[in-house]
Amino acid sequence: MAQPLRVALIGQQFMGRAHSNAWGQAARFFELRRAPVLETVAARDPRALAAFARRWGWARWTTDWRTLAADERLDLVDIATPNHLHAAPAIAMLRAGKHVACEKPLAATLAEARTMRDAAARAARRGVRSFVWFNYRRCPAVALAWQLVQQRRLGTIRQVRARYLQSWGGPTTPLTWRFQKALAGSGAHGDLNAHLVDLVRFLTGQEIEEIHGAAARTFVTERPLPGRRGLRGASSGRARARRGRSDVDDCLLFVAGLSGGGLASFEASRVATGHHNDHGLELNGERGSLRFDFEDMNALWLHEPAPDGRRSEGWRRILVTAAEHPWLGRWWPEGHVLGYEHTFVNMAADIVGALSGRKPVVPLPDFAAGYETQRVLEAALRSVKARRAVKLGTVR
Ligand code: NAI
Ligand code: SOE
Repeated sequence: MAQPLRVALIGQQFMGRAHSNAWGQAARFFELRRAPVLETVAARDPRALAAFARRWGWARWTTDWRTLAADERLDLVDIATPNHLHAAPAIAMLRAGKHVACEKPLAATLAEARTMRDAAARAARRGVRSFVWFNYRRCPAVALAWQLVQQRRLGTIRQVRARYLQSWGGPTTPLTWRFQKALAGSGAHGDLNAHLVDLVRFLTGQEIEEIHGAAARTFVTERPLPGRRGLRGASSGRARARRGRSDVDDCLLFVAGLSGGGLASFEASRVATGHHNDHGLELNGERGSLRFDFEDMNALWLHEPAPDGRRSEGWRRILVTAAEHPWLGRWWPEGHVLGYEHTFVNMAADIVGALSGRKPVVPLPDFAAGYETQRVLEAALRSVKARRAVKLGTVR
């Protein structure tokens, strides 16, 4: 019988559902030495929580996440709340000796991220682990790309192009926490460039040393307030939208220098009309190139020298669904493609594995890695503000 790993979750909406599914599925598909037990879910809305707990299999629910720290049953606390609400629960749970898995970006601000990194480093001395849900590392095609770079199939990496383009941020989208700097830290940048920066660091194994230049735009400065707050009876009797100020970037682009000497470009947008979740990277090395597009997430494109030279050289599409590919052997027969939710299940399984002494399929990001990504995000914001290059060495 596998030992239990007793989990609590904070947050019950988008990521709350993705993570509940992941903890619930991991032991069904993976041979784990510890079996996740869905103990408690915490969030704000008591009306929605009971039904959520029932639906996803959580034994208990609470509207006060602080009670989780004193709950001796719990081994791991999973944080899926807005960005400004990562630091306080993460630090409290680490202090209480619970492993913590926190959503990205690590925090809303660099200062918070630093305190989280330091708390995780102290906890690590007592055997307590930290993880950040950079789940795209766990797309099998991305993990295969990592393996190929590790085998030096590309040679020295000269250029990286990374983009994360969405289009849901138009003027009718309500002013949720995602559009408020005090709650989110930044807009498309912290939300989407966070994934890109993590993936570029992960795939290349290099650090970003300098932001050569960055620029941002906020196209929509006023938005309707969410829910009932957004409606009020106008004198004519017709409901009229109440509005509030959006103070984050809608798009932010930057160019950076890599420690291996190459260049990387980053593009994050919520207003890229026609792009829904267009998340992609291309790596160009002196010998070969790799390309990944999330909207075709079961494929990896590879360009390598052909045995007969340029006569048969060209891009090759690898369908990453063979049993030999990362995690695939645990899922379905070959050729049966995976989706978004599998990245979270793969990550939950790797976290549980790591907590029982197993090496993860590819490295798991911890708070130290999350902090390094946050430094890059902060450096790009400083570059936008100062309209000049920013060296990472000056951002701590
Ligand atoms: P959401 O707005 O859908 O859900 C936020 C949840 O936090 C809600 O359940 C809300 O009740 C809860 N919450 C807010 N304040 C609270 C409080 N004081 N106490 C307890 N619960 C509270 O947000 P979403 O999209 O789930 O995002 C959450 C986090 O996940 C963010 O950090 C976001 O950046 C990240 N995220 C990561 C994704 C990924 O691909 N890894 C995808 C989407 C979001
Ligand atoms: C919204 O832009 C969002 O849900 C991000 O918060 C996630 O991190 C990204 O993976 C998908 O889009």
